[in-house]
Amino acid sequence: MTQEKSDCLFCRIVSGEIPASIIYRNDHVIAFRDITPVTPQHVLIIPLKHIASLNDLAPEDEAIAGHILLAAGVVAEMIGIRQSGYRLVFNTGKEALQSVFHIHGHLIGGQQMGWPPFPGLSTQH
Ligand code: DGP
Repeated sequence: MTQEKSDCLFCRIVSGEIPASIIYRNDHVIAFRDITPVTPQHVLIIPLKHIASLNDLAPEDEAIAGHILLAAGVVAEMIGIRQSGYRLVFNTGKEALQSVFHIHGHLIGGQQMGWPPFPGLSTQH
């Protein structure tokens, strides 16, 4: 199921209008490399359906939410970080610095990370 929004950057990647390094696709999600990686491995997992943020997930989107999580482990295996470890981050809203309003999980890994994940304040990507 695809419900596209013409002015959404990630919908345009879903449709192929804007190129991206897509590494995984199924009937529900696609995964592609982030254009500005913050770790050696940085892939975005997005639903084909336009949903602006986690705040906009509706009860009928339950399966889509599950498909995003299921894809994380599959993609992590594909890019070689399933065993070493990774994070799946959903920036949501202003203080989290969400900049693209189409749900995307940042699958990041390939290096040792710290915790907590906010040692410094950044206002830009
Ligand atoms: P966020 O701040 O959580 O909304 O993250 C948006 C991410 O999207 C950010 O890490 C950069 C990435 N991004 C923005 N534009 C493009 C694009 O045209 N192509 C790709 N592959 N990634 C993009």
